[in-house]
Amino acid sequence: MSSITFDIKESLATITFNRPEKLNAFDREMALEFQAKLDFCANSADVKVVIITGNGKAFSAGQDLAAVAGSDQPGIGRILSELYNPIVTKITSMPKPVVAAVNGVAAGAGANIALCCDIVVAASSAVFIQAFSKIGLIPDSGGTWFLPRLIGWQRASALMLLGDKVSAAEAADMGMIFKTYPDPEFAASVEKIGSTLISMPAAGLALTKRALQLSMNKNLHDQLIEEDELQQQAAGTPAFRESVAQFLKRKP
Ligand code: LHQ
Repeated sequence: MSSITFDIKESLATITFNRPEKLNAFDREMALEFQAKLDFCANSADVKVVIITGNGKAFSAGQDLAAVAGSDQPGIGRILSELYNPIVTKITSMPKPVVAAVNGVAAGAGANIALCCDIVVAASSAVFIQAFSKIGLIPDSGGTWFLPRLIGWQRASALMLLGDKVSAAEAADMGMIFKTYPDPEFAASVEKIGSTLISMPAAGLALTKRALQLSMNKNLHDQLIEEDELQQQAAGTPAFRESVAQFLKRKP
């Protein structure tokens, strides 16, 4: 059985972590398969939007600790450069919206992979855990970059040092994620987000993602210049001209 399942419906691709008995913890094979699916989504004209979720009661418990037990240090170091860092780069550089649909517990690298996505929603029973400090590691997979920017340095620092469990409701309240939905409504709510995104001009969404990412490292002056450049690209697309023409044709 594959540790990742993949499905495309009407240009909405769903990548599902599929090691439910291990709470969808990543071994090397699963991480490489995930990378391959992300590459496919980035390059395929059949995919406009990507949803990442987990099978069973977890989103992902992060690194499969059984797979690294007893490994030597250089081997463990390579896990980031070969597995998790490329995953985060592939998600953030993909010129398409990537939605993390956090269906259950998201711990360690599992939590931080969710947090690097463009929209993060969670089922009300989901929890987020920066589990690293408990096993003597530092937060990785971009966590030390994203979490302080999402919720502020102090809360990020405390969550990363204490390793507290954060409920989906708390995560939404503190701005770590966009929204939480009651478990029975979760699948339908995620589908609605996907279909809304699919219905919008794709180039504009890609350029919006790019603009937001650039803003993370720029001052206002430089960001205004980036917006000018990206808006010119957006305004040059047929989708913009057609959408404006349609809007102006509306009957009062
Ligand atoms: C697992 C795991 C798991 C294996 C649950 N591995 N089996 C980067 C670079 C280098 C090295 C290491 O890592 C990294 C990145 C990282 O992600 S580090 C952080 C790794 N993750 C963790 O430390 C989380 C470990 N898991 C937990 O703390 C708990 O399992 C959570 C809080 C996620 C869920 O707790 P419960 O709901 O009580 O479930 P459980 O603990 O009973 O787990 C169910 C099964 O899943 C169990 O197997 P079993 O055969 O006993 O039923 C666990 O052993 C297995 N599992 N996480 N990461």
